[in-house]
Amino acid sequence: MSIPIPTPTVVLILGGTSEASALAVLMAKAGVKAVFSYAGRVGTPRAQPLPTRIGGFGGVTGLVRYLQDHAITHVVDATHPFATGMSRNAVDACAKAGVPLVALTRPAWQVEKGDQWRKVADINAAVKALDGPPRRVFLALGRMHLAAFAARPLHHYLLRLVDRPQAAPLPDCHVILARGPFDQAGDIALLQDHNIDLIVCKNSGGEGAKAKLVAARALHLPVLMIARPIPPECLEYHQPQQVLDWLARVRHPGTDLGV
Ligand code: 3Y8
Ligand code: NAP
Repeated sequence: MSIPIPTPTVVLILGGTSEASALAVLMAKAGVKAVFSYAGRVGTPRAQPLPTRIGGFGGVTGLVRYLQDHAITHVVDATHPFATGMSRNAVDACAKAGVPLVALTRPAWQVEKGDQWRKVADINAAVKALDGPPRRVFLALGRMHLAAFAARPLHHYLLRLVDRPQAAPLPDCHVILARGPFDQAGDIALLQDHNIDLIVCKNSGGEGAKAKLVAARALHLPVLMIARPIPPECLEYHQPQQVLDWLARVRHPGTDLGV
């Protein structure tokens, strides 16, 4: 039996992940007053069952102003583990505004039996690691970091993007448009159809992007796994229900409980 969430609770969810969407469904069902926030990275982000805002806040100052102008009582950082700028700003803005903050995250993927991972520290290390002979690479990083791989033009790159790019992002590449979550059968077919011999990806965790790893294991393909950046210090949960329980327990300092 979950504890009732007293009013006035107004939650800002920093979204853009499967976990954020799952939390939004729970919050809508529980009748919690909340607003869902996207950065505006893709043309048509998934619709949410909550009022939604799209676009940056304007750094820490802008986020502090948003929290105050919208009487936000709690913030949930449910952004992606590689969205370090947003997470950093959320920690700083919530500290300045005195608003309780929690992170809703998913654990990093771990190597399993049959995996052939080579772990690298970041995008630049992944580019360096591609210094060998021409390969057919599934560069499963999305759009934002493709430019770095122009330094390795000898490879053929398979790119899976959410939106169609204006121009070919790399000299020898094939673009497919898709947004996850993805499935194992589809990713096995993708890797086979394109004769992929190496996958490059981020250690994003979660289920939405994991299919390519299961496909790589099944096809005995190597994976260049980019480690996730160190997140800022913040209370962290992995389950949406834990966030609702936190909302019931933790009050905004300025909330008058009328007692
Ligand atoms: C705009 C909002 C949901 C959320 C779904 C998850 C799963 C499907 C898998 C591959 C890897 C990648 C990428 C990926 C996945 C989920 C999740 C996830 C990876 C949407 C979305 C937004 C974005 C932004 C986008 C990035 C890109 C990254 C594609 C919505 C669909 C590669 C990350 O074109 C661009 O500029 C794309 C930018 C940031 C990373 C990059 O560097 O390019 N996500 N993805 C969010 C905003 O505007 O605030 O429409 O749902 C969300 C999802 N993408 O609710 O079901 O939770 O991880 N997203 C990665 O993990 O490596 C694809 O192809 O195997
Ligand atoms: P980032 O580099 O950490 O953030 C850069 C700036 O984008 C932030 O400072 C903020 O602008 C704005 N921003 C980011 N997330 C936002 C949100 N949810 N609502 C409002 N503004 C936001 O972020 P990113 O890596 O570009 O990720 C952008 C979005 O894509 C996030 O929603 C993230 O969850 C989602 N996503 C990212 C990845 C990835 O691989 N990075 C993967 C899947 C989904 P201001 O400074 O102006 O406030």
